[in-house]
Amino acid sequence: MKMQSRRLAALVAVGLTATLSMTACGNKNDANGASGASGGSNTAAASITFLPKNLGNPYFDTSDAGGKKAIDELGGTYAEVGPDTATPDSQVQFINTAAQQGVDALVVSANDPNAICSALNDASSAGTKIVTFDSDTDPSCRDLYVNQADAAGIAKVQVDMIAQQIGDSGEVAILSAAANATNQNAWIDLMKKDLADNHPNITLVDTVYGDDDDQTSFDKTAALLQSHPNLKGIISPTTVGIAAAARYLSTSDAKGKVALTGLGTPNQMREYVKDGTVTEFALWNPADLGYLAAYAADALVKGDITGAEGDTFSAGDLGEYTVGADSVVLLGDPFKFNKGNIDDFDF
Ligand code: RAM
Repeated sequence: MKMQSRRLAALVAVGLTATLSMTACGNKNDANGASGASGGSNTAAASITFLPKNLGNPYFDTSDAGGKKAIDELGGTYAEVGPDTATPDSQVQFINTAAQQGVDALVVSANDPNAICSALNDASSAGTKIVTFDSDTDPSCRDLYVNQADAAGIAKVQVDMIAQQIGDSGEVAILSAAANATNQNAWIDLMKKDLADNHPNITLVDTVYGDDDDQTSFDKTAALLQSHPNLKGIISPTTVGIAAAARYLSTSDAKGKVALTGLGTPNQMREYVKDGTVTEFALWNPADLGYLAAYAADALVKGDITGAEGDTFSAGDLGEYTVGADSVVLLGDPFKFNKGNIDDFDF
């Protein structure tokens, strides 16, 4: 079944802009006076390399497969490279290599907003277009950011779910990805604000980091339960974290007593929804995100867009997209998965 977000994406993309908090600096277009475009459409097939936070993460397997599908449709050359661990500067060597190889565009999910900036700027000077997706860098280090969903909306859906699952009262904790991850940190800031403003009886007692590593996330879950005996819920805004936490809870005394929600993939979470460990969680379609990022990268390479606000481009099956403020393209809304619909999805 085609995920509903595909349709939502097309509707929401037009005219909306992302609200990620990092708007202080200009993007490459501001810095270059919007001179990035070649001035006319260049039809040569583009080589586009995907660089996820880490390899071996099913979320990025799915997103990057979406990118490959788009690049195949465009007749370009797809590659995926990346580190095993989601640490701040582990992506630098891959950026340098891609630049040396002269790839036309890099599509990157950043482990840190600044640690990879100088490598990206070097690659850009060497002629590579830089697209961030999923997790942004500082806007000055890329041509375009393809954002999966509005950051405030991603924060709100998680707070709403945990509030509903714990009766809007009690202690909760966050199990995040890497401590510097741009995307998770933006969502966490907004979740804290939402909790403080709208849920006075919920107390956030801890935020811990599983580094998007399965075992670390599993161990951090055990430690959270031990240090907070009154914990009523865990929010894990990372597909790696929520799956590891669900696995831990599913065989522990806390199963069914400590609620768990956040952002997960249906295939990783299915058994935990069915066995009652998890009631509901959310995500967007990562394949659509990669697909959109690849089309955006191709449009930059061909000079059809520069990343300036108001630029429009066609993203294959997903339809027409418009670049918003700060060179951000927005995919759509998050989607909630539960027992009633989880079998409709396969990613
Ligand atoms: C993990 C990664 C990724 C994030 C998802 C929700 O796979 O941290 O960046 O977007 O979770």
